[in-house]
Amino acid sequence: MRTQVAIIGAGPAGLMLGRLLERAGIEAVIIERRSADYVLGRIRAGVLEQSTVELLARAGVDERLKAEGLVHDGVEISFDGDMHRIDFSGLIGRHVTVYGQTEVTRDLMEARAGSGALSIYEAEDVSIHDFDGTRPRVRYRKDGVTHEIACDFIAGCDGFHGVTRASVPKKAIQIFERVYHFGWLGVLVDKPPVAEELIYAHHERGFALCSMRSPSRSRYYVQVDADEKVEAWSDERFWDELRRRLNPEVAERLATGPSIEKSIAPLRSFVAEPVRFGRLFLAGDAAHIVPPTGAKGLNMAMHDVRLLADAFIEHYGDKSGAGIEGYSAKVLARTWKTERFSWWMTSLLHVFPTTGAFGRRIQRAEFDYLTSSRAAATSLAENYTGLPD
Ligand code: FAS
Ligand code: PHB
Repeated sequence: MRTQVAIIGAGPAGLMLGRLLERAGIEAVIIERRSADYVLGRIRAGVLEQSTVELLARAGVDERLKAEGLVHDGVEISFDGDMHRIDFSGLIGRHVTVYGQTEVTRDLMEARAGSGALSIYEAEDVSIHDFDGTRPRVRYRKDGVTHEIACDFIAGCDGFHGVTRASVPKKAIQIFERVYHFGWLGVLVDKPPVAEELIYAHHERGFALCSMRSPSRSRYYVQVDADEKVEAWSDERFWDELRRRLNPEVAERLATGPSIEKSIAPLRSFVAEPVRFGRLFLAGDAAHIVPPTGAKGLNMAMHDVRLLADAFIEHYGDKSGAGIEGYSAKVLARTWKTERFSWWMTSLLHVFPTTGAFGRRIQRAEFDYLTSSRAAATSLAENYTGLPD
């Protein structure tokens, strides 16, 4: 089989790249190791930057988003029960949209299925070859038969644990990483959200987040130790712990019920440099990871694949290589600014083993500065709603 672009991974990055290329008349095959249902079953991000919403519109998959997305003009920050609203709209005239990653993935999957573009799910032993030459290839096994795809380019959209970054020779790549000794225990519940906007809460017992998926479905998180097991957390224990970390009036309003999903996500800051290796391009979680505190992971992935799609369109169109040559530097410039913001939000809101009494006073001072300075609030607003390109 031959194609122009072989995309490894059918998460939001791979599916969005495939969609943008298809609409530009560029042929791409997506190779995914899991089933479509498995990919849809992963509960992850919830907040879209305006630029991501615009990209979904460009891809022609924003019908449901327009109907069901919740536009938020601000967010609440809570510190030991004191609450302060960051007014995105009033400060910088921008907003975010709450629409689950699962729904973004579903919309992209359905659009691709409708177009007839080829996606190979449950592909086993995917491997990539000769991407440092001019004739890269992808190999995989399906139903016991080994297949090979010849292509012009390979897009590594296979996430943090994928095969593409792992296939780059160690001497050709530099890794930057910070592992946090805690994770997020997340719960999905079919109950109305406790507030109209998200609440990010710092408490001496740990971080908590009140989010949502719709007016009738909520998403909550509490910080837990990195070695915690989800089996140790009954719904009752989760709700009690969440209430203890929230402002008392908010805790009083909390509508609880049986969890329909419960999982622990590890937190990590990670960047690979560069993100291009000959004819292999990394995008999304394959290239970088941020702690979910800044709601950036999915949005970063969308930014990367927009750049990559435009680079391929330029290559196949007017035969210019400028986008391809500039891809890695552009992705990394934005990535590091977003890594900084996600690390800063995580440092402000979480309790670290090394925080100590001095550290907690510094965190409180950061919160007090945020609530008393328009400049500080504006900085959070412009980072959270998405930095300009
Ligand atoms: P993805 O990981 O979504 O997709 C990669 C795809 O590649 C997967 O479908 C995988 O099965 C496939 N794949 C892997 N190896 C392969 C191989 N060898 N061959 C073929 N296919 C392969 N971000 C937020 O903004 N907010 C959150 O709350 C949040 N929570 C998260 C929780 C968890 C547990 C994780 C892991 C991430 C979370 N993120 C969150 C970040 C997340 O939303 C990512 O940024 C987003 O999924 C990035 O999309 P992709 O780059 O497409 O990677
Ligand atoms: C979510 O709704 O899952 C969510 C929202 C904001 C974040 C992280 C996760 O920062």
